Order: sequence, then C-alpha cells, then structure tokens
Amino acid sequence: MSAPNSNYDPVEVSALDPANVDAALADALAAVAGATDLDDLKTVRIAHQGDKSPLALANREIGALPPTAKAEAGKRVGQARGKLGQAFAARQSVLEAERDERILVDERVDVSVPALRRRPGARHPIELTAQRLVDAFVGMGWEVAEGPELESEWLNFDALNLGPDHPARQMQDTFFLDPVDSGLVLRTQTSPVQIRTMLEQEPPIYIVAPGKVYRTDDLDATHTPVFHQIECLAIDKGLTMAHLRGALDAFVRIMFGPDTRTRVRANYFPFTEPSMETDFLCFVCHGAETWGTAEQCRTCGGSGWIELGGSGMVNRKVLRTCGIDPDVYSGFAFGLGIERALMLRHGVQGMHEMVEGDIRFSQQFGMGA
Ligand code: FA5
Repeated sequence: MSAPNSNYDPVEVSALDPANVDAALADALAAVAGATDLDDLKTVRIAHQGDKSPLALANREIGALPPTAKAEAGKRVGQARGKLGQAFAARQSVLEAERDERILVDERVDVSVPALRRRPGARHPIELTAQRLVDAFVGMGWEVAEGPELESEWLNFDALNLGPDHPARQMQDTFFLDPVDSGLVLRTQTSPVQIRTMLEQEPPIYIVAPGKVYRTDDLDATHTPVFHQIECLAIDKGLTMAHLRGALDAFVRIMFGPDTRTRVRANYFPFTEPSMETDFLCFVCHGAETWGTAEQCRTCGGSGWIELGGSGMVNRKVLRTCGIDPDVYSGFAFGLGIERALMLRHGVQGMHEMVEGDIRFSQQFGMGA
C-alpha cells in the first residue's frame, strides 16, 4: 500500500479545481432557482446535494489530500456547499409559501353559497301516538309487553277461544303463511300478547302492548292491510267492569284530553265476556245529535259518539287455557286501532295519508325539521 502523496496539489484533482467547484455550485444554484415546486426541488436536491453530486464527490476527494492542502480545498468546497444549503433553504421557504397560498385559493370555501339542506327524517305520528299512550300506562305502573308479528295460529286464535270451526274466526281476514299447515299467520290483532303474557307471568298482571298487525283488508279511507293496535290487559283479584271503565276513561283522557267522556255498548269478542265496544264523546260536536241535519258532524257522522275499540272482561275459558284460576282471578282487556284514533283525533281525512310515508304529513303534527 502506498503512502499519501505529500506533493498533491488540489488543483491537480479535477473535482477540487476551483473552476470546477465554482461551476458545480453555479449549476446547482441555477437548478435550485429553476425549481418550480417542492417536488422539483426534491429532485434538484438529490442531484446537487446527494451522495453522487459533484460537490459531494469533491468533498470526498479532500480526505486523500496531504494535510497542507486539505485546509484550502476544504474551505473551498465547504463554502460552496454552505452557499448551496442556504439557497435550498431559501427556495424551500419560497415554494412552501407558494404552495400554502395555492391551497388557500384551490380549497377556498365560499361560506356565502347556500348550503344543500338535507332534511332529517321525522318520527311518524302513529309511532309517537303509540309512545304517548304507552308512557301514560307505564306512568301508572303498567308494564310494556311485546309479541312477534309472525304468530302461531294457536296464540292468535285458538287460545283466544277462536277454535278452527268458530264462526268468529272469519271476523278477521288473515294472511296465512306457506305452507298453510305451518300453523303460522301474520298476527291479525295484538291480543295474542295477552296469552303470551298470561302463560309466562303469574298475576297480578298489568300490561300494555302496542304493535303492528295485518289483515287482508283493502286500503280505503278507514282500512289498511297493515295497521297498529294497542292492547291492554289487567289480571288481578277482584277486578270488575268498573275497573275496566276507569282504565278506559284514563286512557281516553290522556289520548283525547281531560274532558273526553266515554260510553260502552254491548258487543261480541270470543275472548272477552261480557264484551263491549267503547265509544267516546265526539271531540268536535261534543255529543250534539246532528245526524240528518244540515250541520251533521263530519267527524262522528252525527251520532255524537266515536268508536274507539273493543274491550271486555277476560273470558273464563281464556284464563283457564293460560293456567289462571278464574274463581280466584278476573281481568279485563281492551284493544284499539291507533290509526283510527289518530284519524279521529286530528281530523285526518283517510288512511292513505298515513301510509304514504310523506314527511310533510308528519310535519303537520310538528314532527320533523
Ligand atoms: C280486535 O282486534 C280485538 N283484538 C280488540 C279487543 C282487544 C277486544 C281486547 C276485546 C279485548 P277489532 O277487530 O274490532 O278488534 O279491531 C280493533 C280496532 O282495530 C278497530 O276498532 C279499529 O280501530 C282497528 N282496525 C280494525 N281493522 C282495521 C284496518 N284494516 N285498518 C285500520 N284499523 C283497523
């Protein structure tokens, strides 16, 4: 191995030649000045400051010089690299400022442009009405009960004293499920929730059960094939028709206001005995008998009373089916259609409006945006 060359003159090493160093610096400074954006500057940096750049190569040559030559060559190359570093830093801040300026322009948000308003949905008045009724009963200590919409025929009919040959089974037009012997139906009423509850719980029982029900009715002003009912059931010792009247009155007052009056008339439901139909005093004409007159009330048809729903004392047969001794316990139940109640309460002209799902319908009741 040979010793370092003590006569070495940096001018003889072409990379360290002052003219070449100056030229390399001039090239680099020109490239820095010509960089138009930060990506460009990055490429220039690799070419003129990277390991293979002329100034980096010159710098490497210094190590091989004799000590006497190192200082001068080192100063020359060092100064060139320093100037280049400063040029890079200065160009970088200029290009960064330009980029920030451009972003501010490109991504400018015009706050004066009217916003595209996405209107939120609204809860349907039927749902809110059901909720209001449920809340009222929960406030009196009753519990909420639920059942499936796909129900067994036995619970929807048989257990409610509507055997297969019972003529009243035809009262409710039913959607049966394929195959017909599956024994499943879309429930036609919320009354099977009564049976489910009585089979599962010991009395005393006080439940309220809102839910969706299905019948093969055509859509018209007062019918829809999918509608909602709310069912109430109370089983306890010593319950009588008076308790049923009291519960119904409370129910009606909450729903239709404190001055609403009810009346009951005889009716027939296989699962209640005796059974009643409950009417409430028309909230528009307040019971005026306007039938056949020029002022006939459109809401109640002039009778002065509006049909609310079915009710009655729970049939002893139904109690026995559910394992409850009818000599110890008695109970009452009632069920009404929520659409009808809403229609009558708010003067809604027909069922169509309720099922169309137009948010403007809900907005009439102050619901939604
Ligand atoms: C029943 O469904 C009984 N389960 C109610 C009952 C419960 C009686 C507990 C006794 C004890 P009904 O078939 O009458 O009864 O229906 C009750 C209410 O549902 C009706 O008063 C009416 O308000 C509503 N309703 C019935 N059919 C429709 C329909 N197609 N569209 C909208 N509402 C309906």
